[in-house]
Amino acid sequence: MNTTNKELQNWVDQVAKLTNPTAVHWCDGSNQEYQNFIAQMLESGDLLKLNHETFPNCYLHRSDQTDVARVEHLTFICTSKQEDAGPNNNWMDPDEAHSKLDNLFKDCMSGRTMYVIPYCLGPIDSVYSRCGVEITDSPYVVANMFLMTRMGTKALQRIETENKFVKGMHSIGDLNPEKRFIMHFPEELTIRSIGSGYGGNALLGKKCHALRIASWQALKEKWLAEHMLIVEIENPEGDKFYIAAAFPSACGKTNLAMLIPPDTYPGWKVRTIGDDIAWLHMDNSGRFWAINPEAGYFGVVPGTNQDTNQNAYETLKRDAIYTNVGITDNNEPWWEGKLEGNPTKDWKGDDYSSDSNQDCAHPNSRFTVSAKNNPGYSELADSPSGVPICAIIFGGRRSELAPLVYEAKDWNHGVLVGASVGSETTAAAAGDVGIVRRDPMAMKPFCGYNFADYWRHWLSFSEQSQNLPKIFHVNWFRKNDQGFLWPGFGENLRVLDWIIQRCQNKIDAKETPIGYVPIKGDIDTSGLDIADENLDALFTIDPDQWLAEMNEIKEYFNEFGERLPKQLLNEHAKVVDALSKK
Ligand code: OXD
Ligand code: MN
Repeated sequence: MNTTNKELQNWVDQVAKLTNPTAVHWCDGSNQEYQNFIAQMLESGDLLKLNHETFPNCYLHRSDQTDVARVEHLTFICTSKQEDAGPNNNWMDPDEAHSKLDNLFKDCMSGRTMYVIPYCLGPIDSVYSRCGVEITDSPYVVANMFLMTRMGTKALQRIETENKFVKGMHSIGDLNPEKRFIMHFPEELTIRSIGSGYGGNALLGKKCHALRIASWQALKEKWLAEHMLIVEIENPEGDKFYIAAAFPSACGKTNLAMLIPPDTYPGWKVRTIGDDIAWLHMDNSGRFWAINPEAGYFGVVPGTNQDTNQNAYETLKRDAIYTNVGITDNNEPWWEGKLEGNPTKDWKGDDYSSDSNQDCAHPNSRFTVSAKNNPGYSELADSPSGVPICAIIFGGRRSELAPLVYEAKDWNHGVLVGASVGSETTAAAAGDVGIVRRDPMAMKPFCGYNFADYWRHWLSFSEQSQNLPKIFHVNWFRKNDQGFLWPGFGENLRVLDWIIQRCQNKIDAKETPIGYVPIKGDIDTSGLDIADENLDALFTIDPDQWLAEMNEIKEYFNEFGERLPKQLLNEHAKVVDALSKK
């Protein structure tokens, strides 16, 4: 017996019987164990050692070339009723899904070791945390889970006391894309994933549990599991503010969470609580408190450097596992946007020369590191009670239309703003890049149930509290024919500063049909080289373009039929009405 929890022991035994591994290893989560995994993967060629003088304890993993991103078309929500999964998810009948997976999992671990990873999402002693156990045959997955979660003995102890855990079963199978499935059974709190070793498909604690299954748990238990970073901002007076922000994958959440204040903001400090996922719970006074369920970052590498984000760069310079970057002549990792080094091999391991017009690193190449590597790590990331959220921000990648920032008129209007998010697709998921698609609350790939029910759940909070965070929308990506209008990165603090002042009720704003925008001069642009007409262009709201957008949003909402909350349609009608009067 490896655990006193009979359900867990029985399940592990059953999985072993089905998958037929040579050995079963229960992970204890110790540093020694991590080092053993690294040594084993260096030996097998799964990892390559990088230059340890300049990048201490950093390794490179090259994935199968067909396995470099999340596969949304192969990701399913298997609820007994299809309507519960909603038009926003692929659905399969649970019995059919299980029997398909039983066939694929049969003997899939023969000749391999099966690893059992008990993990805790969130601080080990927080009532808001939830536990799971991932079974996998991939040492790469174990090493990544070690960096990304609180895993091993302590998590197992919590599971034994609590007697509740999400069951996650993963195998890389034969990495055949034809036999790749990421299946979720929310009613059974179970995940089964086969055929991929890519983080978002294979680190089951991340998207599969902390978002898809947790969003279902959150609906039942009246909290929210969101695709949001959590950042702490301290002003020169020492006041601290906590902001949660949802942006689609690869739209700068990690950068915003690790923001470096510009020189014109002396005395301001920015610290990171989380860069990808937030779990929000309401307290008795109606305030939202957020924890980050993760303990590490699985960030996009390209574009990161000392100038764009010093903290992110420092974070990934040691103890990191890189996936699908190139390497330089002195064996350092290399990616597009890195400021020094002479790249000689691309992400596939082929020879590379700087004048090639191919990418050296894969556009979705990643780094995995412990959050504690971040010079801006906030100790409150480990606080069992989480942090109080004053503002929620939604955003997308829109080269046109959306202004730099606007504020929703109230919570229900904010839910419409979140539900209407549209964004240009990125390399984080397989498929075309740069196409605008609706990505409500940045949760399109991650909501484990029908969006109509999810929006109703969001709306329900306005009846429960007078103390809710204010809701905003930002767009760092607006362009003219010369490129981006806003410099982004550290300068985004100027926008957060305005948001914080709005939360403190310190300044007024201008009312428009889509929400409140800053009064000219209220966004501090001192020291910024930005032409006045570009600043105006950043805030242009074109009523015709917006009416067309609202039309598209309505069409999208119509997909949800009768189940769509009427309140959301009311909010939509109010905006259309105001735009039509312009
Ligand atoms: C991620 C994603 O990896 O959103 O965080 O795809
Ligand atoms: Mn993400």
